Amino acid sequence: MSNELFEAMCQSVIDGDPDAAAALAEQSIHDGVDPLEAIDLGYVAGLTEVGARFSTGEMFLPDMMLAARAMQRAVAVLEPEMTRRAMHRQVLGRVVLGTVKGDIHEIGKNLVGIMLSANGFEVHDLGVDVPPERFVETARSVGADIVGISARLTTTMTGQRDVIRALDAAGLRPGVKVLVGGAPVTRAWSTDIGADGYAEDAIGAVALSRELVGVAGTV
Ligand code: B12
Repeated sequence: MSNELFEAMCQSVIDGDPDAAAALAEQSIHDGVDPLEAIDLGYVAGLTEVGARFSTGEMFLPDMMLAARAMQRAVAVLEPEMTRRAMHRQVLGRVVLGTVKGDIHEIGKNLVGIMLSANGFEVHDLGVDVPPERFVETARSVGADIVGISARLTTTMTGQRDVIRALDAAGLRPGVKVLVGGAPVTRAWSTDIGADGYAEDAIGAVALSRELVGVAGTV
């Protein structure tokens, strides 16, 4: 049953159909499906396929935009359920989150933000195309424990190093820890640029953030 649902979710993203994507998300909540599974096995699978078809020239930028819109509508429906399932009252730490300058990909970063909020972190989301100085200003003004930097393009990954250098120059580290992520980012890259941690996905981001603020135990 879930497999059919996941396939339909995947297809709704490939078709760039936000109404279908949202309706399937509602159905999954009704059926008691784990929203994270719905995202990973359903919608992200669709985005991966769209990306592959974009690479081979079978799909174009407007198709990617529609696919992203469908994904975002589904996530908006699933978000309250994710929060409900992982409700925490105590604030574990403050996180400033954003996608680097020159990069407008936000879906992965938003998922990380949703998961961190749902797991007790206060998240200050700066959005996309964020210059290093905004990370610095906000980290200082909110008293951030962690700065999370997302990059989705191989050409924008260096923006993560720029943010780290700016935080260093402002004297905010090592008090503020830096977490990096995004599909082209690797652990080796994160070590190279002097980040405090790298996580492959939103669940990993929560586990690592807990570690960085010194909270024991798993998510
Ligand atoms: C949707 C999409 C778009 C949308 C974005 C809309 C939006 N609102 O976000 C639009 C249409 C705008 C777009 C534009 C472009 N895109 Co695009 N896009 C995609 C697509 C299809 C999906 C990306 C996505 O959201 N994935 C799903 C999320 C959930 O995964 P994720 O981002 O990896 O995030 C997870 C982890 O990485 C991690 N994570 C993410 N951030 C962080 C941060 C921290 C701190 C941590 C710890 C973890 C973490 O956790 C997340 C959840 O598990 C990918 C293809 C693909 N296969 O992924 C191409 C893709 C990323 N795009 C690509 C390209 C080339 C472009 C354009 C340059 C195209 C063009 N010619 O204009 C532009 C760039 C615009 C810009 N300046 O940024 C290439 C990138 C190639 C590369 N390696 O550099 C890809 C791979 C497509 C391809 N196969 O060629 N794109």
